[in-house]
Amino acid sequence: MDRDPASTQMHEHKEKMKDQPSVLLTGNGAPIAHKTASLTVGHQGPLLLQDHVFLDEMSHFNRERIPERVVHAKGAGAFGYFEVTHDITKYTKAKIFSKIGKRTPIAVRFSTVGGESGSADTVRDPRGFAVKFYTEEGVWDLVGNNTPIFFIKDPILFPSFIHTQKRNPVTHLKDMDMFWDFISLRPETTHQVMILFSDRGIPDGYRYMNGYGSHTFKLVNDDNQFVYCKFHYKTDQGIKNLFSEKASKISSQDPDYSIRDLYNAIAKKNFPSWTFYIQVMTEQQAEKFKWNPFDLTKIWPHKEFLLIPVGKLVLDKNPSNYFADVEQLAFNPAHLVPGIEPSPDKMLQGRLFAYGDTQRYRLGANHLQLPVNCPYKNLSLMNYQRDGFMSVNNQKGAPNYYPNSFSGPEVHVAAKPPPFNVVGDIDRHEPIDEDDFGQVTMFWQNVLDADAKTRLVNNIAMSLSDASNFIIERAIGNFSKVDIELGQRLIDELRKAGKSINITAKSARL
Ligand code: HDE
Repeated sequence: MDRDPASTQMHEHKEKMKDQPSVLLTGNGAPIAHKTASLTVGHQGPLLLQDHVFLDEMSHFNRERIPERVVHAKGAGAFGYFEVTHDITKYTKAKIFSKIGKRTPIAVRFSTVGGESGSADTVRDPRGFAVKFYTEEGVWDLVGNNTPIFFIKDPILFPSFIHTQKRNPVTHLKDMDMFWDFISLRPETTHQVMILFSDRGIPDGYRYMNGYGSHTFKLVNDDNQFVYCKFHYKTDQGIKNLFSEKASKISSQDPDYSIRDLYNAIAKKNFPSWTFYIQVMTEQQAEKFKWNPFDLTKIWPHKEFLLIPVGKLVLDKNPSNYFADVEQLAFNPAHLVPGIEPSPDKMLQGRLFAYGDTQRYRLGANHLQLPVNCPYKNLSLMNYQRDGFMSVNNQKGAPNYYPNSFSGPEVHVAAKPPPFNVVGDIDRHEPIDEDDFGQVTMFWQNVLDADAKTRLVNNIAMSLSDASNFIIERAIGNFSKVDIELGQRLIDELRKAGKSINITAKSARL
């Protein structure tokens, strides 16, 4: 049987190197004469400190690992391009959208969220879908997920939320009490939890899922007028999901299922693509919108805010080295370009800080000089940042202070975004009356068919049954507020699993 491209990579390398044998060198580039024995006194040892070949090898090996991403640690990446198919210049001056047919290089990283770098791909978890656009005006990162919404709406809750998805600090095990305790105490999580436990909770690899910028952003045009906007990227391969049983079977047989699938598809020139859309909302529409337009636990209904086609994302190149191209990929929602601005969405605002901060810890102060993160620009004269660990492009003889009289880089006034007005009491504002269930009810009643509803109930019940009874009952309270039928079906299912539930969906709803 033919082996797939992912299994034959070493052969490919051998073929490439056929006519150009390479010489083995130390880190400082000196040839090595012997590679299979360390320098010892006699046959039995001991080793000598002067074995600089051994010391060079071992000390680098000791430093091979960098901190894995605190979330989204397991992932797959690829490269390709974004092509404009429709004109949206009336909404944005961003040069990436300036002309139909224009292509911009991209890097994409897909990921699971909660597991470590070695965890299985086919778990029930949201998927990251982060896109780096190397535009002529700098790098634009759209760091999205495969869901249009998220669990929480205030960034201060994120570390706690993530702790509940990770391991219990004593047992080092995933802990269903931690998970469901937090979820049931914060009803705004219900919408995303329903999507997570629905069929879309386990995509069949990364090619068969949609992506969403999720947050509300602002698009600014040449006249400095703005609209609010959401980004959607819909898979051209069609949606394909795995049911729980098959997914867990794959988890044990091939924990790297999604990485393998993506690599092989691209290597066989079966290039995956996504159609890129926006939704737009004017300032006036935002004022009248039924929900808070900046609330990340809500969608903007497509009937009211149509999907406007913009272009295509195509992935046609595998990484040439995983660590260099994917592990070192550093996304940051604060990487914006003129014409694309943040909205007041609190979650987005929190992320504007978090990502640069984590990259400086994970990769260092000069991570933007790494080739995969570096803007496609002449870096010899860019700004007034200098020095720090691993500074490669240190901007030569240009002045390192501003203002200056010595031809340092100058500001570009046209990049100025329109001013905006904000008033309000400074306080720690909890959400008020934000209707955490209305859109979830629509999802349960109008989006899911009968079989999908049954799978959703079973998936939730199976996970919830591992939590303590008082937590189960609180969670049922939230699901009953979505729909009495959902609450009752969960109670029935949990009783079947041997749980003694002492509430009815009706009483839980109160
Ligand atoms: Fe992230 N998130 N996140 N996130 N996120 C990270 O950044 C964070 C959120 C997403 O392939 C981290 O580089 C905060 C929403 C993706 O490299 C970290 C908040 C969405 C990736 C971080 C959120 C995402 C990350 C970990 C709440 C979808 C992987 C390592 C305010 C719209 C990117 C890193 C990649 C990664 C913080 C919420 C998507 C810690 C504080 C909402 C796809 O900085």
